[in-house]
Amino acid sequence: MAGTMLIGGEWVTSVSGNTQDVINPATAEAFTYVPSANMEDVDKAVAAARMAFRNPKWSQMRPSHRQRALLKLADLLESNIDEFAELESLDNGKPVMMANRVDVRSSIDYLRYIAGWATKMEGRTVDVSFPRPRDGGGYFAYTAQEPVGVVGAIIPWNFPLNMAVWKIGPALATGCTIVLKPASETPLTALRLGELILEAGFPEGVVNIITGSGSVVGAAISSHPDIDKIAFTGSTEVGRAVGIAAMKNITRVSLELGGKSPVLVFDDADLDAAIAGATSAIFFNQGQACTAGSRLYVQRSVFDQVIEGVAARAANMKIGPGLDPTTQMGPLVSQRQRQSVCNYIEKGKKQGAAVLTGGSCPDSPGYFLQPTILTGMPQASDVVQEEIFGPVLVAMPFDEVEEAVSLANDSPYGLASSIWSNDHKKIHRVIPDLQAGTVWVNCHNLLDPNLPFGGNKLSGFGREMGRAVLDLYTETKSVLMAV
Ligand code: TAP
Repeated sequence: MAGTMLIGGEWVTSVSGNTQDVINPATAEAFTYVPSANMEDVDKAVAAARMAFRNPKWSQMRPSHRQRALLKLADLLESNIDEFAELESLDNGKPVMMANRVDVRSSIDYLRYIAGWATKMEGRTVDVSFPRPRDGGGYFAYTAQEPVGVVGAIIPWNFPLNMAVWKIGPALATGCTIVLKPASETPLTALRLGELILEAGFPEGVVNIITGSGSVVGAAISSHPDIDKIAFTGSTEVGRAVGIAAMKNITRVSLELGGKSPVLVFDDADLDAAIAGATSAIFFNQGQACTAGSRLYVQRSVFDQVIEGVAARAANMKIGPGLDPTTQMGPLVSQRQRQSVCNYIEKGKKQGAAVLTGGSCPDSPGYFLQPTILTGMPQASDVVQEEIFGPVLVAMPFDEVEEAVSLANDSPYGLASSIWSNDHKKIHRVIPDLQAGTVWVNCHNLLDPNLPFGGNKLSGFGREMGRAVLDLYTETKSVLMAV
């Protein structure tokens, strides 16, 4: 299948015949290639999705059959866990053990969860206040949830399979059809998932997976007049452009964007747990997680103890190729990403940061980078305010609860946050004041299929997962009948 993508149930090359290389981040070498699509390919994919949306094979498919097909897809993925984990590791650089335990298994769980919703969609009967007609009749009003239609989905490279499943799953459960564009760095698991989708029995054109650059394919999807809903996950900068393009056609849009999530450690916390939690909050997935706990605020009396504990753990992490099963931290996804993270480290130093651990930028062919902790910089500095999206933690002390909350909220982002404390009064005082879509208490980075997930402020809007995701993929029809 090398060099092909999925349109209308067929594996096809791009219309232009152009391709783009896929690079192994551990070696910096190209190991395969995929089509580099253009607007013509996007038009074909959208037309295939529109035809599939109208096709009775899909539009009349019973909800229980949609559910069964999604469950079959989950089973097929489960039978191929090792292959998917290796592919994800090769493509993205992440440790294969993590890809196996987190990326692939949570994708299977999510498919099983969302499959259940296919048979649980419902509307409501609604009381209306019109006067009853004299002849004794009345009015009957109800709502129905209908699929929005053709979904255009654009996803990033940090959790490629998870992100594909987060878009494809609810689209299929609700009866939509979809055109999905994976990130250029990591197209492989989405394409392989496409093969399983056909094997699971979804009709041709229901799912289309199209590869190519964001500036061409992503932009064509965002501005396509025959797409009914755009689901985007990625950077705030691109998300803004996608939202503006979608709005020109008044296309529904949901945006899951960046983050700069604070981790608040109070002096009454279980400090061993907080140290372990703060370390994995930032260094999980090489720091390339939108929810990464990238700002660590620690109460002053325990500040030194906590940051030294985190630094000791960080310095001991085993860095290596993702495919080595003993690796704890793989390479970053690309040379561009490593350079961007290194630029931030240098900028941080210039703006007054001291390096507690890491801090140097190696020149290795693979895109490896040591975990880095910076201290002593002002709250207004770029490394505290901007999303770095790499293994860089900024750590700062605070004195009072109010100060911790105000520092946590002093960010343009509002995706997630965590509180580490054993004082329940304090915890409940802080939770409502934190400007974040998710608040974790004594844990971080835990996502559950049944718990809505999404951001506030520059982290975007719309909630994926849980029942909330159904609102993104359905439209309410109101019916009023005179009877
Ligand atoms: P982006 O550069 O924003 O890329 C995301 C996707 O958008 C890619 O598929 C990209 O295609 C495409 N794209 C690029 N330019 C485009 C354009 N002009 N129009 C339409 N699409 C375009 O982000 P990234 O570097 O891949 O991912 C990292 C970012 O994603 C971080 O900021 C991170 O916080 C965020 N993220 C957020 C979440 C949630 S849930 N909030 C989850 C994961 C990641 P190409 O790959 O071809 O450039």
